[in-house]
Amino acid sequence: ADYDLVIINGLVASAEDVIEADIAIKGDKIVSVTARGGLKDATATKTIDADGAYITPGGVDAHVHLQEPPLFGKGSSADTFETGSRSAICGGTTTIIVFAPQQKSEDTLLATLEATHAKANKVCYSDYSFHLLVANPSENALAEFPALRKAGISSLKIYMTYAALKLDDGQILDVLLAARENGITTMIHAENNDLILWMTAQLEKRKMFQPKYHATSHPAMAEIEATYRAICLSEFIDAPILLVHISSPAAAKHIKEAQDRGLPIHAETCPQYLFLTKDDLDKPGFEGAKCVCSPPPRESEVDHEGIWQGLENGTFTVLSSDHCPFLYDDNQTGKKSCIDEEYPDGHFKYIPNGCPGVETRLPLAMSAGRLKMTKFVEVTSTNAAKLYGLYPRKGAFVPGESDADLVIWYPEGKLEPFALKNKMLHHNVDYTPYEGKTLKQWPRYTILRGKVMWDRDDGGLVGKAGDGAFLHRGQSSLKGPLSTEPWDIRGF
Ligand code: DUC
Ligand code: ZN
Ligand code: ZN
Ligand code: ZN
Repeated sequence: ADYDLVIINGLVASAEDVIEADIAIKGDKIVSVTARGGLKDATATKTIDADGAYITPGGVDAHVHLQEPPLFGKGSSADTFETGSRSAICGGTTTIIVFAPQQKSEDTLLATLEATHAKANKVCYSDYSFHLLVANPSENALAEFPALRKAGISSLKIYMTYAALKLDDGQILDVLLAARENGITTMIHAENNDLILWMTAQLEKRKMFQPKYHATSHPAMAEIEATYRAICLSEFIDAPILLVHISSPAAAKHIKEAQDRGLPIHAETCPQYLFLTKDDLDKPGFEGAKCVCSPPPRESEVDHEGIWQGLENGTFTVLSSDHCPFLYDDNQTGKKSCIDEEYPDGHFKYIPNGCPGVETRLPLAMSAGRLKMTKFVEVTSTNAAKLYGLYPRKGAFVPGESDADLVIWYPEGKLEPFALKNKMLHHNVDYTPYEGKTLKQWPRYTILRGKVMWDRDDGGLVGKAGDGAFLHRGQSSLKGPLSTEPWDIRGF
């Protein structure tokens, strides 16, 4: 046969346009995208008729936590690389970039990288890479940045809060400078740590412990201040950053203003800041814990609207999940693992911060119908590929260059709207924050490097653990440092 797989009658959506086209695949790669009907004389081992449905590049989710020790409260990740990447594939995401967490007690990043490779090796359903999470930017750790680049890692994450992870501003400057020198993009979790601790103490004095007070303890002002501070530190070093999981439209304004001044400031938001509010933390009993994440879901629809606008106007480079999975009920004991004798009704500060969402990210965004298709593709796939050095292998349909990673959606009117249930999902978590939400779309097929991995109407998950591969990444192709000269103290 001429091709291994052809997909006909699709509406092929990229970040640039949507065209009626047929796609031909050979081995791992897309080999041609031709006007509809262009493949009618070709032979193929397998043909899929997309039936007029949208076809988008496989999702690239650049913010996924798997198999981490307790870093964000009482509880370890519920998903392994196997179960997390399985969940990704069933929701249309073909590439995940997962954190490789250095501990403060460790002086090396290369050992962290190696240990994380060992966890992911031969068990992933999706393709994958890692962001090094730098908790101890020691001289030794910084000296390893060139070796990280050689190992295919071009991004780091640092935190301005969390006792186990927080860097002070001097340490942040150290990381930014070394990252700039090595062509590395630094992701920053921006919340003011002292403001959070101070608010937590205020709440404790008043014996306010319920899950909903997590949101009170992490006010928007903590995010606004730290976001602006991170922008200042980035501008000072002339080093590109990505501000992760922005929830506050006022923080987004600082980012937009910096971008309008031409600075290499990139930003991310997540579905929880489009679909949840702080009222979701205020439920009977301990239920609200299911929506505890940091930053927390904000006040109201007005905030959602601000975040949607930030996606539409380009403030947000990417829409990632921040999939950070924890069990609600402990498997063994059936009890909430973050509840102990000291606070028998629970205390918000021990609830591990994070929501599962790697599988629901694309269906939620697609079902909302709010973004233009080209924008949907840009923020869920293409821009992540560009920022993290995977483009055009990922995030695009460039014949001869792009991997054959794609999602075929349902044709208009062919999927009855349905209520999401956690039991439909493929993660190892006992809840979804979106239980009962009406969805209008879901991936009908997910294809990874030419192989059908998810066939919703015929077999469901048909791919295998180990089908996913490690991706060696290059440098960002989005805006980098403004100057090509080395940073020099004599410039000040
Ligand atoms: N926020 C979360 O909700 N989970 C993981 C870490 C974080 O910053
Ligand atoms: Zn974070
Ligand atoms: Zn809303
Ligand atoms: Zn995170």
